[in-house]
Amino acid sequence: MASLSTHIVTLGAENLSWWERFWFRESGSTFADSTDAVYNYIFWVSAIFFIPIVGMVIGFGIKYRRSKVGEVAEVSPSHNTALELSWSVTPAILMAIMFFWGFKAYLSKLVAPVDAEPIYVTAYQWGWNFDYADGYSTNEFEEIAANPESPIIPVQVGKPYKMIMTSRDVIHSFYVPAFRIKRDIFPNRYTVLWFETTDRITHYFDEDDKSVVAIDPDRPGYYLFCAEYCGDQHSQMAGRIATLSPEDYNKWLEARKDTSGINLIELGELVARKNGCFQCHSVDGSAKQGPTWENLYGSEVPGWSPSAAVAEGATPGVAERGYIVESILYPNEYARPGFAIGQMSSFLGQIEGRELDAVVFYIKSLSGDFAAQAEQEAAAELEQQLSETEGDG
Ligand SMILES: [Cu+2]
Repeated sequence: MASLSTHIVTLGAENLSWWERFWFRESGSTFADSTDAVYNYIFWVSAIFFIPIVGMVIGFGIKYRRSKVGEVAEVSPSHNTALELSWSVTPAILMAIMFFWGFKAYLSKLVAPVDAEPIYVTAYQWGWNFDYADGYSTNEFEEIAANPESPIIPVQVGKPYKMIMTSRDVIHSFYVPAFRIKRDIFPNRYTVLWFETTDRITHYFDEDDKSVVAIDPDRPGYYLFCAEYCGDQHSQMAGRIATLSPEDYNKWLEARKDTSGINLIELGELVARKNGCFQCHSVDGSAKQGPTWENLYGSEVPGWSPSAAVAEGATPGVAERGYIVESILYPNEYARPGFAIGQMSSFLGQIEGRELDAVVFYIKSLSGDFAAQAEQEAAAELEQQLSETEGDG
């Protein structure tokens, strides 16, 4: 498991030619070229007509100006069918082309293919969360939201992705210039946007480091920006979309699921965040819907006795491993005084094995009396794990 910093690239690293900075960025998605074509058509039609129209306005303005007071105006022709038809019909055709061509290109962006892989995007002040369909989430990046550094969002080349987006607070906007896509993100509403990248592979998966690495450090993936001014750190809501080959993408997905090398306490916090535990449990003693985890471990739980599922080695009336495991897996067996029963849903089958241990260790580390012990035990567990893997190799 790589540390967080290996997934972060600073935004300044991109090396573009002056033309790409001035005009369009490279085409990063399958509909970038059609978007550019429509844009170029509208641009050149406007540019070409601008010159004769403005030229004639100025020219006639000079030619037909009134130069003397009392001068009588020349009589002008009242009607010219050929001229009037040509200046009505020609622009009408040119604009109809604009409309139908643009509408077609717009529709192709609007409707995602049925096999598009969903990624759930949550924008917030000031950062992004990306939740992949298989459960992997970039929630870990929350801590770095305030940094001028950005998360990497790996995608597979040649595969359509559908971003299902919402906001936790104000209006944001998902904008990837190289893909020619932008869509606003609202609180209490979902907006959808899709893309498929071109064949260019920007990143590979480094198996030793277990991280996604840019092939060309000067072109590390595609910029993602927030394009809706959303507060004072708006400019830091950035990210990079990294394209991987199908093989590397699968390796990356697998590696993300493997949490074996993470210290139990650290892992516990990640598991808790991923499962939304902090919505109801604080870690600093403050009041929320559920009991705080601060100094929970080792505290008294009056009237609690272990249910059959976790009876082994649990001490009645004391919040230790047995009590915590029971509360996670069978939350309706018991509620502490002052808390209602039935408030929490079970995590049976969702948090298990080492990840379940990890949550226990994390909660233990939040108790003043047990923190040092938890740290020692977690370090020992990691060391043992490492020596076992070395033994295997
Ligand atoms: Cu924003």
